[in-house]
This record gives sequence, C-alpha cells and structure tokens, in this order.
Amino acid sequence: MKFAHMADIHLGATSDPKLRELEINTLRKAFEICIKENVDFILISGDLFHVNIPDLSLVKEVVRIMKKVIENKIKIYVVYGSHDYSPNAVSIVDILEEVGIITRVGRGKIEGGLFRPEVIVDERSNAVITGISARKLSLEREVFKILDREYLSSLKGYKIFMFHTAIDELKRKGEHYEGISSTDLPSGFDYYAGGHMHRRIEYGKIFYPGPLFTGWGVDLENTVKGERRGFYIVENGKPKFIDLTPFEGIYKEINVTGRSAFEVNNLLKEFIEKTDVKNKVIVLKVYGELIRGKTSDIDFSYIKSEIMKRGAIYLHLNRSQLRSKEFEIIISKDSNSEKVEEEIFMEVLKGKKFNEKKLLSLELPKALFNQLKVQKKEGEVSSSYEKRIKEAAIEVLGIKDLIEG
Ligand SMILES: [Mn+2]
Repeated sequence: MKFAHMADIHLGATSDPKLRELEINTLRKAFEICIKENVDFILISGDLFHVNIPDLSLVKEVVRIMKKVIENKIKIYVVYGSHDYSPNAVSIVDILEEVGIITRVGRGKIEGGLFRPEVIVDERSNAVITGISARKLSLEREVFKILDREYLSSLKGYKIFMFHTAIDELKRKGEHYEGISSTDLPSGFDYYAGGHMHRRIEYGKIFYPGPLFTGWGVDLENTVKGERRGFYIVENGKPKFIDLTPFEGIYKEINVTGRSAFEVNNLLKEFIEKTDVKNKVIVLKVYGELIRGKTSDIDFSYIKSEIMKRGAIYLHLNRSQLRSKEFEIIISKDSNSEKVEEEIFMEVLKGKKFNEKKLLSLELPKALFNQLKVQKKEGEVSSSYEKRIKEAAIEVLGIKDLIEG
C-alpha cells in the first residue's frame, strides 16, 4: 500500500501574482509526483483552499490538476479544515465532492450520545479511512469528547484517522492553537493524518506534513528561515517526506531602537546593495522604537521597488512592532470615542508651538470634527454638500479673511 498525505495547502491565500503562480505550480508538481509514484490514494487533512468560496479561475485550475489524478484511478480523500468549513454556506469542497473529484471524510452520526464517524474503505488498497472534520474556532474538539471509541477500535485492516486539529503537547512556544491531547485521538490506528499545525511534525504514528506551499505571513517567514515544505508518501507504513519548498529566501531583521528614520533608511539601502535577492523571497522585519522621525519617514515603497527591481520574487514586510517616539498614542482602556479623540488630539498637540493660542486648545479640533461629521441632507447634491461643509469648516477655523484675501 502506498499513499500520499498533504495538508494546509491554503490555495488562494496570496494575492501576489508571482506567489500565486508558484502556489499552483507546487500543487501541480505534488500531484504529478503522486501519479508518477503510483500511489493508491491521496489524503488532504484540511485547508485545501484558504477560503470556503475561492476565486473561480483558481478552482478551475485545481479541478484540471485533480482530474488527472482521478483519471489515474487515484482517489482524493479530504477532511474540512478550519478554512474550508462554513457553518451556513456551501463550501467549494462540497462542490468538488458533488462532481466526484474528491471524497469527503468526516461525516458521521450521533448514536446513543456518541459520535460515530463514517468509515470508507478505499477500493484500490483496502485501507480503512475515517476522521473528524474541523469547525471554526476548533469547535471539533467537542466531537473528540463524544467519539465512539469502541466502534472505531473494532474496525479491522490498515486504519487511517484524518483530522485537522492541533495536539497540545506538540505546540511550540508562541503557537496559539486550541488543541487536544494526543490521547484524545482514538487508539489503534496505523496512521494519524494530521493538519492544522503549520509545520512538519512526526510524533509516534501522528504526522503533520505542514503547509504544502506557504502563502502568507508567519508561514512565509518560517520558510525563509529554513522550514522545509512538502508532503508525505507513505509506502508499506513508512513515511517519506517529499520536499517541495517552492523558493529560497532571505530573512532580515532590523532593530531601529535608538536610531533615527534617516539612519534606518541608510541601513535598508545598505542591506539591498549587499544582498543578492535575485529569485528569492525576502522577509524583512523592522521593529523597535525610532528615536527621531516618524515610522512613515522610513521609505518602504522605495525599498520594495529596489528589491523587486533586483529580481526578487516577493517582499514580505513585517513592521507590526515598529514604533516611533515622536508619535505614540496610548489610549486608556475605559475611554469612550469622545475621550479617545481628545487623547489623540492632546498627544498630537504635545510639544507643538503655535503663535495662535487657539491652535493649542481642544476646542478648535473638536468643533471642526463636529462640522465634518455633518451628513448629507436627503436629496442634496454632492457639490452643494461639499460647499456647505467647506464653508462651515472655514467658519470654525476663522480663516475666511485668509482664504478670500
Ligand atoms: Mn491551515
């Protein structure tokens, strides 16, 4: 018996055209390998697509790729992932099942208070396949609690359990999955085909291939830091990892603390000049607190265009922990929207010097804000609405003479 196990493909997660092309090419390559290796069947442990109703041109391409597999008498078994599942809408996974491209695993019924998942016997290999689908917010964890374990342990043959749930004891620091314990899985299976944890994990008979591709955010970051991406081919019970890592990358971190925006711009330029970015995905993390200048003074659009000009595949910028001393607004927890406005104004005004005393008080910005909030009257045309708002604002600012003069 020989089968493939993939998970967390997240098709359509990226909107970048170059990454999209790599994404579909990786899927095509993976399925071509399955045909060449003549596997009996393919398991996909959830998150085939990134959203439950993806872009149709992508779906068309995926159908084309999967049809070739089907024509080679290889079945594709899929459990819902947290991304392909939707409680109140039809998912693309359901459509693929309806037309016979995939076979869905994870249905079941409750009998005597226990959940008995449907069991499928693969015709070609006689493998016994069952599992539990994911729900949003890891709600499937409740299903594990009422699993009909006795029934599952009575099954005979080579037994595979598919699931899309994290295992608590396998979590690394900083991973925030809501998981189950490995002992919550039904016992006695030959292979536990996991999904949801976005890296390759082997733990006894539990296997997580991690994302086949690596579409966005932290996955991209981990890939360029050295995580390998791909899937398993399991032959006579022995899994082999097929490495399909779609690109090489460079990870660069710049701590701006104690530096000015001007200095950071120079550091970034230096990095671009010294680094061969050609055909690589670059992940650039800029973090810390600028001592001078605003975060917007760092010219990221220039950096991006320079990196792309030099032939990089893609630049992923992580600046979520970038701050500036010059403009930091701390909003108290118990603020209402009016108080938040006041706090922001006060913070912006801090340290500013104006000859006009009026500009240093809160009254003026508040009055101006109130004017700008005025809604369009029913039937009022845009041009007269704009004129009315402009006149009112000029009135509040007391600059009628300046403008007309
Ligand atoms: Mn996933």
